[in-house]
Amino acid sequence: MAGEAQSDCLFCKIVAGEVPATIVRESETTVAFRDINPQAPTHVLVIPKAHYPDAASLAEGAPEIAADVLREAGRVAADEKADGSGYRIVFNTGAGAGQTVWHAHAHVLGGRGLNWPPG
Ligand code: DGP
Repeated sequence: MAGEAQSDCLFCKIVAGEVPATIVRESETTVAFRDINPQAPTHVLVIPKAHYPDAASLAEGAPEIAADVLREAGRVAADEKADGSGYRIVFNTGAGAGQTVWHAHAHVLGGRGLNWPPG
């Protein structure tokens, strides 16, 4: 069923505490933790605790939780003092766009200049 934890999902395991992560924020519906392979001084992933494979399916299935993810992303940027100079929220969606983990996640990137267009 939509939103249910998947036994083979890495990020569901982080939510369950079965895989360690450096958690920087948590809310009733979300967890934020540092990316294992940071691409910027601030690189935090914000995920819904419920399992949805990507951002669009999260927004379709649980729009209030999608809003929670965006709110928490902004709070991460503020906590990290990345909000003054600018930061980026990225949802890679699909393998061709670089998605490698099929549990919706927002990358929060900041703390350095960010070029546009992205690669
Ligand atoms: P994406 O490529 O958009 O699906 O992003 C997945 C991100 O997840 C990628 O930047 C690396 C990160 N990642 C993968 N495995 C782990 C892990 O075990 N722990 C943490 N903290 N991050 C991970």
